[in-house]
Parts: sequence; C-alpha cells; structure tokens
Amino acid sequence: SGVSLISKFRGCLAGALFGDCFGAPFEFEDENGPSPVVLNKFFAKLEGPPFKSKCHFYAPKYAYTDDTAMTKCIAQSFVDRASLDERDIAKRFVTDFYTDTTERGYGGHVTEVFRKLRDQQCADPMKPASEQFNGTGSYGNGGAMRVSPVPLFCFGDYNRMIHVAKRVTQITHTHPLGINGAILQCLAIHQGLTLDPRGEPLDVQKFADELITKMEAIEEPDQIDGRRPYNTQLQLIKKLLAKEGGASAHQVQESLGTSVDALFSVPTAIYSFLRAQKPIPDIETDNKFRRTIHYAISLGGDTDTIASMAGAIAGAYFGEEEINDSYKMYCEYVEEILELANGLHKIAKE
Ligand code: R7I
Ligand code: MG
Ligand code: MG
Ligand code: MG
Repeated sequence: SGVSLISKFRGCLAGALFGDCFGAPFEFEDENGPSPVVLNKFFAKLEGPPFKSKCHFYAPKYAYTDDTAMTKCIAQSFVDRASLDERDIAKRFVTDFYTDTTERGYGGHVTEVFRKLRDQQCADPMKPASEQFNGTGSYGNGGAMRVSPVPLFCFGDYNRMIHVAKRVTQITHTHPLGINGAILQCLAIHQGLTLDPRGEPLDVQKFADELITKMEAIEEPDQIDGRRPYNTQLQLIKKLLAKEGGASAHQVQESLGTSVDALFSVPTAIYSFLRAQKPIPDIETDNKFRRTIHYAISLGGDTDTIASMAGAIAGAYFGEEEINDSYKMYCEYVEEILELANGLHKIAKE
C-alpha cells in the first residue's frame, strides 16, 4: 500500500511552506543563484542537531512570505466555509496585507489590487485585478504560488478543481498566462496526489505528457503566432529531462526561466520536482523532497516561489514522511499549515 492521502495533503502544504521559508533568503540575491557550498551548508544546518546557545535552546525561525500569506487565506476560507467564496478570500487577502506587521515581500503591482479591494470593501472582488496593467491583467506567478489548497479542497472533482483554481487566481491575476500558470501548478499537484511514490520510480516523461494533454484542453493558442506558451515550456521540460548527464543550470535558467512571470517559473518548479527524482551534481542528499527544493533554490531568481511550488508538488507526491522532521523547528506557521491540511482532508473525505 502507498502513502496515505492525509500524509500527502500535509506534505503538500508543508512542502509549500518550507519552499517559501527556505527559498526566501535567496530571492533575487545572486544572478546565477546561491553557490553549491552555501546551499549545502544551509540545508546541513537545517538537518543537523539543533543549535544550542549557553542558556537556552535556540532555533532561528525563517519567516514565510506573501506566497504562504495568501495560501493560508485560501485554505482558511475553504475550511471555514466549505465552499468557494471569492469575496471571503479577497477580504482575507486584504485584511492580512493591511494588518500583518511583518514584511512579506508582495509582488510589485498586486498591492494596487489590495488598495482597490479595501476601498470598495470587496463588493466586486474580481474587478480590481482585471484593471491591472491597463486592463490586460497580471501574468505574475502570484496565482500559481498560492494554488496548493485548491487540488486538496477539490480532490475527486477534476472539473470543479480547474474552475476553482481559475476563480481564486482571478481575484488578483486575470492575464491568461497568470491563470493558466496557476491551473498548471494545480494539475501538477493533483497528479502528485494521485500517484504512489513507493514501488516503481516515477515516470517523469509520462508525468509531463499527462500535463501536456490536460493543458491542451485548457490553453488557447496565441492569436498572433498560434502557439500555446505552456505547451512549449512543457515540451522543453521533456527535452531537458532527456539530456544525458542532466541539463546545466544555465540551460534551465535561460529556457524555463526563474522570474516572477508565471510562464517562466511554474514550468521550472515542475522541472525541479521531476529532475530531483534522480541524484543531481552538487546536491548532497538522498532525500528527494530536500533535493527538489534545494535544486529549485539553486537556480536563483524567484527562489521562494519556485521552491514553494516545487515543494508543494513533491510533498503531494511523497507525503509528509519524506520531509525531514527537523525543518519544523525552523519555520513559522508549521503547526497552523498542517492543521489547515487536516481540515481540507476532512472536507475532501466527505
Ligand atoms: O504575481 P504577484 O503576486 O507576484 C508574486 C511574486 C512572487 O515571487 C512573490 O514571492 C513576490 O515576490 O512576488 O504580483 P504582481 O505585482 O501581479 O506581479 C509581479 C510582477 O510581475 C509585477 O510587479 C511586474 O513586474 C510583473 N508583471 C508584469 N509586467 C508587465 N506586464 C506581471 N504582469 C505583468 C504585465 O502584464
Ligand atoms: Mg514571496
Ligand atoms: Mg519579493
Ligand atoms: Mg517569490
């Protein structure tokens, strides 16, 4: 028998949290990403014996960022209301943004959506997002980075899952690339939830093929060149995975990308998860959850978000048991996120 669904739910949300907290210190720190030495040391500390000061136990806690702030709003809304309520989610986004005294590093333009939502008291929760960027909407990865509660909440109802992913994203992101990035991330988590990590190794080409098939039914061809941008990125993932000896970091950075654009970060997160099924040079671990987020962070750029998305997929696939227990000491909000996963699991069972 495989990993339990509750373990997969908890692994998914914990994976998103750890990717965010551990990736955040490196977000846009260095053009090519942190050095292998620095990152191996960073993870060795998280996995080693707790640091003890002279007088008392002391473990520094890494803070979560906007990725988790918004994820928790969505999860809390689903758990409290047991239904999709866009206005309730919008209110939680706004309240959190204006009352949280910790700097969470929100995207550059999404704060304008929060201001407008506050001014109209979330009466029309989908309107401000549609006005972003002169009416084209944001194509940032802000929808994808917080989508993880959706495949849990809608587990067992595929079409509703797509619908909910879209609606929840549209509260801040209405550009097709922003929406489809969130749907793709949602689909990757969903596939992770439904596959058994014990036994046969994951067929990474098949995992990508299934995403390609599903996205073909969702993604409209571009009006000018007729191409489907996420399809192109997914085909690229397959090519990079097939490279003998593994693609170089440079190749991945240049093709899949490491930016805050959904198109150039969601496929990178999926690739990180798939690539991490096998050992990767310079990453000193046998643990595949660690390898996934470690690799995602090593690419640099939008490290908190790419590691968070990759961590959510890895956690959904492997379950909580693959995640090193000591990580729980080093992040804020661990107990709370696991409780939200329990709540979503309870709803999914009903
Ligand atoms: O997408 P969003 O919520 O940002 C998420 C990112 C994650 O990395 C978080 O960790 C956090 O650091 O921010 O916020 P948006 O403001 O909607 O989008 C982020 C950025 O993407 C914007 O500030 C723009 O620079 C860029 N962007 C666009 N630029 C031009 N035209 C997004 N959409 C557009 C666009 O349509
Ligand atoms: Mg962030
Ligand atoms: Mg930031
Ligand atoms: Mg980020």
